[in-house]
Amino acid sequence: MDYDYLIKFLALGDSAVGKTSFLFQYTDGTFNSRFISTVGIDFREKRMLYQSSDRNQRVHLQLWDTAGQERFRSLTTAFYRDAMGFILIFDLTNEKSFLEIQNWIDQLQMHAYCDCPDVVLCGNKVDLEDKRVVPEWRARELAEKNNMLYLETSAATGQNVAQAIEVLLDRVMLRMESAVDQATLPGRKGQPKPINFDRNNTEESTCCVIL
Ligand code: G3D
Ligand code: MG
Repeated sequence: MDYDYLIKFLALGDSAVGKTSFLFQYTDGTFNSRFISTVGIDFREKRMLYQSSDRNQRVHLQLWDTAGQERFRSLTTAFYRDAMGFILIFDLTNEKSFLEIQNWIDQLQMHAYCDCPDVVLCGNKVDLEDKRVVPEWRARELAEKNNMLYLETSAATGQNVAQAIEVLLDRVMLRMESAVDQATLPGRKGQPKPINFDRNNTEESTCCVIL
């Protein structure tokens, strides 16, 4: 294993809000809807160096997509279980996709590894400003109420796409490092090792770190 951290993020939100396009834009820097719809894979990967307080960490980022399952409202518990951070997306030109965000939050709280996971809320398709129906203040209000970060993004132009992933990664890394610090307190055996964050190794983590 040539990385320090394996980090899994999950993209959630109603069908057609732009989840697949968003992940594609982030990993490949492209936007091509015809290509996207025929790929049929459910995660994308990216490697990066993450600069933490004292050194560079090699991060292997896995970005999970719903592969169209959200259409049938059939996402199972297993789908949420291993994700350490969530990219919750709605379409700024589609009111219903915004109203559904509360349902997605309820699902997250029920199924995620803890009841206050790290989430970035993205109002997507900001390039279609003339078709916008959700004002920024409404989305910000919802985000603040639920302790989520908020960014307006465009999977088409790339606006704020990388920033959304980066702010989420910052939050998750802070939580991870605090977990590793605890695991390596004097008297505990073992060295820090690459962490695949799942239900089986959350015992020593601090759930719900206040940021
Ligand atoms: P999903 O994975 O959430 O279901 P998709 O959504 O990524 O498949 O995107 C749904 C449609 O929205 C696609 O158009 C896609 O091109 C478009 N789209 C996604 N993000 C943006 C964006 O930021 N701006 C604009 N203008 N369009 C976007 P089609 O026509 O293929 O259905
Ligand atoms: Mg999709």
